Amino acid sequence: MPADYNGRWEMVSNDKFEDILKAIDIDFATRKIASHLSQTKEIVQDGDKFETKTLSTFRNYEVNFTIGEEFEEHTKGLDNRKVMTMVTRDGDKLVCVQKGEKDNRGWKQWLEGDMLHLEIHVLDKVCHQVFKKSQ
Ligand code: YOG
Repeated sequence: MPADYNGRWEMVSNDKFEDILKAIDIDFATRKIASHLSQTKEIVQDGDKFETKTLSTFRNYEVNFTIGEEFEEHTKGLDNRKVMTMVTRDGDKLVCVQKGEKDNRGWKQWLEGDMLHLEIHVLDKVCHQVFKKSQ
């Protein structure tokens, strides 16, 4: 049974998020707001298909993907770039590569008990977010 990411997940920690914001050129004022946000993930998973929403009081971000299928992602409301994105599995981990202007861009996501971990990386920066299952 592959990992089941379905549900609503509430942020409990967000380590080094500002490093990522700087690495993708988010301006100072937006960084100050963004770094204090509590984020919520809503994930609907059907086999290899994922519909994901990252929600906050400031902005929301939606991205849908199928494991192993590359697509053009527009990071609308984030850094507003276009990247070529592909998500694959590494065991129970989801591994995302976002090819574009910024080298070494992507994320990894995995479960530990009722916690969802998300590691976001860009250039040499790494942010570690943890979410707790709420529904
Ligand atoms: O996650 O794609 O979980 O499937 C990354 C934030 C802040 C706006 C969120 C809004 C990058 C300004 C999505 C915060 C910060 C800051 C809430 C990460 C950029 C700009 C949206 C992601 C995957 C894996 C979704």
